[in-house]
Amino acid sequence: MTDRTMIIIKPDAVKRGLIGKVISRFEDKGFEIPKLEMMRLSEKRAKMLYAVHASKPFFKDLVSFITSGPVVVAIIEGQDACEATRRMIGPTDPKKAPKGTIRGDFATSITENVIHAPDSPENFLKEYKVIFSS
Ligand code: FUP
Repeated sequence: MTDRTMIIIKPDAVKRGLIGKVISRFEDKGFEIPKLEMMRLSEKRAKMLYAVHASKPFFKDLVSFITSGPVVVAIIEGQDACEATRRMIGPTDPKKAPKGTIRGDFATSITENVIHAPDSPENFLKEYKVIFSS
């Protein structure tokens, strides 16, 4: 099934010059990228994006990290895009992320883990609104 999802290349990856490498993974896998934008997330949007984690001890650090520099947001379109993207990014903790996954290959810590992607099509729609609503 052709569907859409979104990736956010996080500030650590943008600072380290990894935008091209991350985008290439999706191009190489045959996905279309109908939208691509560099932006800085406001604290308000960051808190909405990570609302499910609001009560967690790492929430403050997470919001401060994701707003610490520019991010790159890309829409990924193609066969089972949402599920395939989650597989390609790998587990949250880079220590547990296998080689060949984006986090396994590039991420340095559980907070600075290079990339975000929604875990379901429903969450993609919610997150798209958070990022792109005026
Ligand atoms: P994921 O869906 O893999 O991005 O992971 P989660 O939604 O569980 O977590 C979102 C973000 O919270 C992670 F990318 C990094 C941060 N986080 C921590 O900093 N510490 C934790 O123990 C868990 C998550």
